[in-house]
Amino acid sequence: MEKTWRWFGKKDIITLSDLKQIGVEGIVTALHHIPNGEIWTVEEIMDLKQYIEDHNLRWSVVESLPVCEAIKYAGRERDQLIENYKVSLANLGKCGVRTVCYNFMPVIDWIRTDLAHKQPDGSCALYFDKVRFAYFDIYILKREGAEKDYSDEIISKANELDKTITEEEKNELIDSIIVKTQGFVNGNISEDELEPVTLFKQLLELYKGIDKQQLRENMKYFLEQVIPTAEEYGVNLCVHPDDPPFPVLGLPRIVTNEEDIEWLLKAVDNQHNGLTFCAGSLSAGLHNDVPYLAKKFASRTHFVHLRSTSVLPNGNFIEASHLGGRANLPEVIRIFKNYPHLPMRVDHGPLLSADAGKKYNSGYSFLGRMKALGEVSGMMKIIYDE
Ligand code: DNO
Repeated sequence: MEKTWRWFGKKDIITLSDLKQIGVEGIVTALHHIPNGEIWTVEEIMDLKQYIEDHNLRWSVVESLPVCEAIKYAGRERDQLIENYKVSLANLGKCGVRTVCYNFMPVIDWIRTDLAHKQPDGSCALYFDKVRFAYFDIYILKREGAEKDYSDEIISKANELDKTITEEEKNELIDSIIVKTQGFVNGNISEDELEPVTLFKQLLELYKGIDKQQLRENMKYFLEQVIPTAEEYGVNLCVHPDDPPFPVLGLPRIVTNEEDIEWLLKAVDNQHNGLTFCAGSLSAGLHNDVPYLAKKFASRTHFVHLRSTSVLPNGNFIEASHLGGRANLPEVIRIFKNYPHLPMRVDHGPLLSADAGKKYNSGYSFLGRMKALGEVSGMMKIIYDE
């Protein structure tokens, strides 16, 4: 596998020279300044590509070329937006950037309830707490019918939480769930949004009546249009699994398990329709055996995210060390060992005290990812030499 790193463009406080020094071989990035749905021109792509190459690195993967909501819920503008998507894909292919990651999660990309959960050693980890998430849904969003999505036990714990939670904690919960994880991944809500909850509720409305079957149809429609362009320009598209891998907030999610992945790869059975194998996202679902899935889908995997989670007895999950947790990364590395050009990036990693307070995107600190890259590089060396 090729060792890559997610870098957020020229404004990232981590420089390409820093990355070169820690053994990074390829860059994962996007034209973050271009609004979702607009065409990525050859000029814009070449400008960033040249900048990366001037630092003796290559632009290995686009993460992400975002799929607009109207494509996902089949709004009136969808055909125009798909046309634009095709032009961007063609332009990327012409410029030689040939791996493109995207996701098909309605409204909200990755979700955590706590972005700095203190660990016994003083570092912080990303955390998903089922009770706090239910609290957000029932008490803050006040989503109609939300209660029926949670067990009696979770609801009664959320009711208990309501008696003690402070206004500050509520705002922090909103910030963690729908703001801080979203803006920097070109999501729907930016950090300067004044009314994130109102905007979020409007977005949820767009999916009224859209169930799993309908969302699958919309994804198939999208793939049928864009895969021929990807094939023509030699681009590999690779969908990121849903994080977490289960339905949330009444929204269907369609990339969560073996059956889902099998469905989407068959929906348009073409090598250019592939998967981003995110070991971490998949590991947060007890239904997923991560090495088994890696083996099964290796030949259609175009990009790998290495990280791991631990699922706690109460159903909450936490980001684990890259050496531990459910993902079994040594085994995943062993499976992908036979794909020398497959780009891999370490994902997330702990927030170490020395990095606290710096302006990194949540989950993307420097030292935590560097620690993870060191661990993963060590595992790779031993496994590759076996
Ligand atoms: C979070 C990321 C996701 C991912 C997108 C891909 O840390 O893994 O935001 O980049 O879902 O489209």
